Formats: sequence, C-alpha cells, structure tokens
Amino acid sequence: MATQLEKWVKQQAELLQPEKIYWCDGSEEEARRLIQVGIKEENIEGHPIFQELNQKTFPNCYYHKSHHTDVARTEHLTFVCHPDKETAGPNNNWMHPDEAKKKMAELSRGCMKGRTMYVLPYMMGHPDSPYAKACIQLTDVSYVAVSMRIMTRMSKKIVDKIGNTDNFVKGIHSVGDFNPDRRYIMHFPGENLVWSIGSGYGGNALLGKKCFSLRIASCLGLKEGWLAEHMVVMGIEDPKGNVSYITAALPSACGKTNLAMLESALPGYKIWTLGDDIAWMNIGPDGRLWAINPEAGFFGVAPGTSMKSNPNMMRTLQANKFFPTLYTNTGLNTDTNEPWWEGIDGPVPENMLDWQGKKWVAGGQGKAAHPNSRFTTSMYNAPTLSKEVDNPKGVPISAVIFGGRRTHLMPLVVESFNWQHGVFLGARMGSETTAAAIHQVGTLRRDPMAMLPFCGYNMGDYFGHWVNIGKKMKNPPKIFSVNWFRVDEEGKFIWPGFGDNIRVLKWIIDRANNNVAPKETPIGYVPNLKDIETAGLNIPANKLEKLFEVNKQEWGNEVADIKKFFDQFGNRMPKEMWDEYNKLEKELK
Ligand code: GTP
Ligand code: SPV
Ligand code: MN
Repeated sequence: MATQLEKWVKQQAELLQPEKIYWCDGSEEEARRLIQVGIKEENIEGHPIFQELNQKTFPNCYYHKSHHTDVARTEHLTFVCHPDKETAGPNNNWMHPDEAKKKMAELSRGCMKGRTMYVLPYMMGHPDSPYAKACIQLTDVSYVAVSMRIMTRMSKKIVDKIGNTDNFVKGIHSVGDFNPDRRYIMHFPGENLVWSIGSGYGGNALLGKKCFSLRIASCLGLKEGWLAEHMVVMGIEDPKGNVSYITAALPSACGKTNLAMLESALPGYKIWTLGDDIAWMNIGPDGRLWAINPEAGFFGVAPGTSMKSNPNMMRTLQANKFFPTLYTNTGLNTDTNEPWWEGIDGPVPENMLDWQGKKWVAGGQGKAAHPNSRFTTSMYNAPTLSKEVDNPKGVPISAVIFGGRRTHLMPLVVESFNWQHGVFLGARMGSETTAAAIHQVGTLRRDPMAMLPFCGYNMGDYFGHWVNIGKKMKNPPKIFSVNWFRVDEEGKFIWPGFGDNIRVLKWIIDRANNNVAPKETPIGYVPNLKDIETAGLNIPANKLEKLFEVNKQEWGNEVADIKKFFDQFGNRMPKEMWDEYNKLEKELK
C-alpha cells in the first residue's frame, strides 16, 4: 500500500511529467554523484549547472551561474494565498488559493518533461527537537538538491519519520523555462504548501528557507504561540567564560552573517554561532524565550567577505569538512580556476570572467561578482560553531536586537523602555534597500523586524502577536535597536563595524545583566559614553557622540513616515503600537 507521501509525490508527477523520479537519501556519496550529473548538464543559457573549481586551493568547491534574470528574490512575484485578502495584509501580494492553484497547475503542466524530479526529504530544526518540522521538496534542478543538502538536515530517515501520515510540509519547485513572466512563488499557509516556478535562485527555490521557515512558519507561530523570525542566533562569551545568547534581526544584506561569526575586537570576548538568518523562538517552562536555528547551513553574501571583514567566514569556506561548498554568480579567475569577488583579499586577478561568463576588465563598467552573489556552506564548517547548536531545546535569549541600514538619524544602539516599547522599535524600523531582492537599491523603506518580505500574514496582527508573546513571558529578553551604517559629512561610515560591533554587544549584555546604567532620550535609552569600551578604537570623541545623537527636528520627518506606514494596517494595528507612537510624538515636541 502506498503511503500518503508516496501518493502525493505520484500525484505531482502526473502533473509535472518528469522523465525520472529520484528519492534523495541526503548522503555525501549521493551529493558527489549529483554534482557529477550537474557538471554534464547545461542550463537554458548554455552554462553548466556545476563547474569544478581548483581542487588544490578550493577542495570540494563548485561554481554555479544562474540565469541572468534570476539573481535575487523577486518580491513582486511572491504571493501569500490565504482565503481572504485581509489576512494576507497590505504587506503581501495576495491571490485566492483556488485561483493560485489553477494558475500554478497551468504553468506547471509537463514542466519537468525530459528531466529528473528529485524528491528531497529534510528536517527544519534538529530531528530530536520538539520544534523541528519534517518536510518534502520536489525539484528538477541538481543545484537545488545539493544546496538543500547543505542548508537543511536532509536524510532518508525523514521518510520513515513521516510514515503514513500527511504530517509534512510540502514544496513543489521547477525552474520551468526561467521566463520572468511565468515566475511565481506561491504560499498556501492553509495546507503547509509552497509552490514555486521559474526561478532557481536561493530564496525562491530553496523552499525550506524563507518560504517555509518564515512565511508559512510565521502563520504557524501565530496559531501556536511562537515566533518565526529573520534573525541571527548567537552566544557572546565574556572574559569570565559566561555565555549570553541573543537574537538579531537585520534586513537582507545588512549584516546578519557578519554579526553571527564576528571576530571580537575586544580581548577576552568570544562569539559562538548558532544561526545567521532564521530563528524559531518558543516560550520555555522557565518563562524565558528560547531560540533554535531551523537551518543547517549559510547562504551568505560573497562581496565584501574577506579576512579583514569576516575572517571566521573565510575559515569556514576553507574548512571543507562537510561536502560541498558552492559559489553562485561570483567572478571566476580563469588563470587559477578560483572564485573571486569585490572586497576579497589579495590582488585583482588579471584574467577573469564576470558572473555572466563574459570577459571582465578591471576598471571597466560592471562588477565581476554580482552584488548578490553568494556562497553556500554547512554551518558545521564554522570554527565559531556553538556547542549548543544541536541542543533540541535551543538556547535561552537574554536580548533581542533589531537593526537597519540607516545612513542618517538612527543611533548606533538604543535600548527600549520595556517589551511593548521594544516591539514598537521593531515595528517602526526602516532600512535602505539592498541587492538581495530585485528593486531599486538604496531607498528607504519601512521593514519592521526585517520581516516585511517574509511575514506570511497581516503585519498588524504580527505586531499584536509580538505584544502578546511579551505578556506571556515571566522573564522576557530586553529589546534593542542597532545601526552600524550612519555616515559622516563625507558619506563615510562613522562606525568601523564588523569585529568592533562586539563593543555594542558588550553594552547590550551589560544592560541585560543590569551591570551599567543607561541614559534616557525621547526614543529610548542610549549608553553613557564611558560604558562603551573604546580602547583601540580610532574615532574622535565628537564623531562618537554623533553616533548617539537624537535630533528632534530630523525625527519629526521620521515620525510622519512611521505614521503613514502604520496607517495602512487600519484596525488591524494593535492599540499598543499607537500608544507607543503617540508617546514618541509627544516626547519629540
Ligand atoms: P542576507 O543573507 O541577505 O540575509 O544578509 P545578511 O544580513 O546576512 O548580511 P551580511 O552579513 O551578508 O552583510 C551584507 C553586507 O553588509 C556586506 O556587504 C557586508 O560587508 C556589509 N556589512 C556587514 N556588517 C557590517 C558592518 O558592521 N558595517 C558595515 N559598514 N557594513 C557591514
Ligand atoms: C535574504 O535575502 O534575506 C537571504 C537570501 O538570506 S535568500 O535565501 O534569497 O532569502
Ligand atoms: Mn536573509
């Protein structure tokens, strides 16, 4: 007798019409085989799916070029399909589930003809964790199958775990013909289903990541009383050996991966990495907030990554303990057969192909690596990996950080007055847009909790959920906001960032443990300058002060923009957020 899972796979195969169906077991031997398959395959633009890199200097590393229109998330083609539009909210594109299903069936009929359909069984979260979820993704791309092996816990054991139940998260993925007019990423929270066609790019194609672990999981969290967030999970060890755990939300390409494994500029302090992109947080029996990282790998931005900015990521990429590491849309040094990107250490290679495979000339027009080019590598390669990473319970959180990319206005760090005010700090967050999604780069948009593209339901209800979670906790974490990106009159970053961010984390931990007193401002608490460790820091005092400046006049415009954003949510916006808004407006007068 076929299981429900087998029946579901068969049913999809009837629609997608693959030539072959292959059930993955998640083994290393299998990944090696799939790479060899990909080396012999070509995509629609004639690029091989995988290219072997220099195995002496980059052992177990492979190169992938995506379709040139398919290099970032496409938010305008991403839909959340609740039965009613209100539930999706103004923060999501919406389509009725029946209409969306019909559309996807039309686009998908026969889309896998002549191709192999890979069936990927995987877990989001450690299999022993009560918070983990069993999932199945179908895909017609070897690159996606291998990427999922790195990013999730893929194993044939998951098939046994699912048994003859319907208790699994479903993902259907095909690159179709890559036509951007026939590209959709559809979410069906009512049936734990993601259906994606026309894109092979990370967040559009690795369906366990943003699609399930944030958009669908945020809906589960609302129903079941937990939080699915776009957050780093990390431990900070002080010189006495005490480790405090924190989570931090920063929008795409705003510094999560760098923060998650920073090399401390302060002697005696050490960082332990648990996750660089997604946190699932539950209230523990002790009344604290506990976090797990549902993922098992890093899908990180390559440009800017170097021994200077993020030495621990460079070490992770060189470790190669877990097979394989992938480089997508970087430049390629044709003399050495090594990947290259803007900002990497060493001289600029003489002979290089750019991310589209064209000859690249230094000082010419475009960049060699696409600004959103990425590496995919197992977190088990990281020298900073926390020993708690596989703890099924997760880690208890002492502080939650919200951040954004703001060249003006926003101080380096602000502490909220209390939980509700902290939720407001997150809700009013803005950030200048980056290359992680297809849109104009560098314009300010509101991006509450770094979740604007990822919250799978009405954000008004989401803020209410955050307020409620706070009410249920006996020992809630303190909430902070940070901004590494403020610039001076010449447009240069004032704060050195990266390893020096430990100085801010130290203050945050000192505050979480009530070791130092803060200074009150209309927007929240900021540090007394004496409490920021500045030894070894090369910033003149007046610039340092500028980092904490709260200019009431400039804040006037900000408040007007926040109001406009909040207004969109109508009566879905919780009263608590307007209370905080009104208090801020009054304080600024
Ligand atoms: P996603 O994977 O898209 O979610 O991005 P992320 O939030 O993990 O961002 P990541 O750490 O990859 O950083 C993205 C960009 O921000 C890179 O170009 C970094 O060089 C830059 N960046 C990260 N941290 C800092 C910092 O502290 N200061 C400055 N000035 N830039 C930073
Ligand atoms: C992001 O854009 O926030 C990422 C990359 O982490 S993606 O997987 O495409 O979402
Ligand atoms: Mn991300």
